[in-house]
Amino acid sequence: MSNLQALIFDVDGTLADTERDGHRMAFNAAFDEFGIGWHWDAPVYGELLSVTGGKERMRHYYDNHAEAKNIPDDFKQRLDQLIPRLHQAKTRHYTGLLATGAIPLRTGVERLLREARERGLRLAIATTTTPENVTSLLEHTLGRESIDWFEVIAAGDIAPAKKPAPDIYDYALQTMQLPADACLAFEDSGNGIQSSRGAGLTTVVTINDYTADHDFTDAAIVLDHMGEPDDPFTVLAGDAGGRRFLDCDLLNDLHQQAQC
Ligand code: XBP
Ligand code: MG
Repeated sequence: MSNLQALIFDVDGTLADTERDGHRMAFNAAFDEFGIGWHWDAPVYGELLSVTGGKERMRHYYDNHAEAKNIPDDFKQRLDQLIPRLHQAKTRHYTGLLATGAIPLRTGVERLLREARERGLRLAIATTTTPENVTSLLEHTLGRESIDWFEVIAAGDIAPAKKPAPDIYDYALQTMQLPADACLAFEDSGNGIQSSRGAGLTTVVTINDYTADHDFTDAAIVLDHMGEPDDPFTVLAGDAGGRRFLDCDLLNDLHQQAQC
């Protein structure tokens, strides 16, 4: 029997498909609100996702994309002060979008969370996005009480360095006073698995449209989603032992295999 004690979840792309139709739309709404003239289409946003953190992403866009510099001079002169304000506006737009119920949890997520709780597994979150975005997503998908399901919501600027650095997962482990080998991480991206593996965590990956071609060599298993009894997952790498959806028995098997 494995000594699996806790599950640590990434948020964006893992708990919900939040990027293309959520965060991206919120960034564009903030750009329009400020009249900066930027607009991120889906392909450009997919490139920009290589940089984690919304503030860092906007800075990267200005520094690396020629069209980003077609902005009024006074915006350029005060960009460092402007980016945090743009990000606050973006977060307001994003949480407003979440409140409409427009972004559901991904397949199998609610079922697995509820089963894990019934089985006494401890739950945590380790994400690059802001705490506000996490609590808003939980409130508008599972209900406000679900925020308390997670012992720690390690999010955003709380860690010195964002993913792919391991800091946010290290912070979650330290807060829970657990060793990495007593836990499993759940991720969706190359930056995410670099972070979780950097913290020594066995990692389950569910890909999405933006991350299907990322390198998940180091994953315990790679799935298209967590599956449901009537909507089985596809195993893209690794061995699910013939199972059709991610449940606690499969998690225990994956955890035990990783300890060998
Ligand atoms: C994904 C990110 C975040 C979001 C945008 O986080 O990198 O930056 O794209 O959210 P994760 P913010 O996959 O670690 O959950 O604008 O709040 O950063
Ligand atoms: Mg993610």
